[in-house]
Amino acid sequence: MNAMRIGCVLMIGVLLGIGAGCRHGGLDAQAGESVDLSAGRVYICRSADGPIVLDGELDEPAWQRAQRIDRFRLFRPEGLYPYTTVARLTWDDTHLYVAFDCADNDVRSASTMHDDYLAAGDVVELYVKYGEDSPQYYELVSAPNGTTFDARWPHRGAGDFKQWTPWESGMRSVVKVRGTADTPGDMDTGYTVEIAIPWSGFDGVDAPPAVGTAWTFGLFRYDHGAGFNEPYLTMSLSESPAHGFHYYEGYHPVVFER
Ligand SMILES: [Ca+2]
Ligand SMILES: [Ca+2]
Ligand SMILES: [Ca+2]
Repeated sequence: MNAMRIGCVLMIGVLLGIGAGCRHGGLDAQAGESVDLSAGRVYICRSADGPIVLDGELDEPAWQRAQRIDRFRLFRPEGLYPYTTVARLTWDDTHLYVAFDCADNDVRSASTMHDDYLAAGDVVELYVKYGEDSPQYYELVSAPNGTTFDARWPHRGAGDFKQWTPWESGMRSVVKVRGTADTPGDMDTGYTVEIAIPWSGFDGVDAPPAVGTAWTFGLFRYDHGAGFNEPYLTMSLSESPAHGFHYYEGYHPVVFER
């Protein structure tokens, strides 16, 4: 999609948000009215044209037509990150779907307990922010063993994450590992994550955002390895990586399309 078309899509979103209201209250209208091109690269989230089978295989046509998000940059430590990360987003009437394909030579998970601190092992992370009238945002995480973590942050810097993990999105994650998970000393090649999040898991939301409106997303990844002194932290954000994962002003606007 070229820049002109994105501009048109955003303009349509603005018009829909103001003129037609939205399908589920003020949150979407706010998001639709507030697309900020300065916040970073704009992505498109196209609707699925068939069912998504949550099996860790991205062979559904919807994933083929989903936009490829592969500009991940190293956040910490400094240096070159040698492994590719590709994310994709799609949606249907009931769910938002997120897929990650991660190259990784040592696949490891920190815990099998839901809402545990999973970033002590490999994880993929999706942060979601919508609605300008609230500082609230969401963190959704999957480890390569399929264990999930989800938290609703009332605002940035709200203290210990354990206060905010009792919130449940209803997310599910299925992962296919290429190699031998949690077995250091041999060579893995990576893993593929397929995540489904019900729209009803988000506050004030009971249906997909109106076509043409946008939410903002940050996509992240921790990569631990046997030979790493500290995990590699990578992010999709194009702006202000020094601010970290909770800097939602830098998240990508993602426009929902049919
Ligand atoms: Ca699948
Ligand atoms: Ca939770
Ligand atoms: Ca790893």
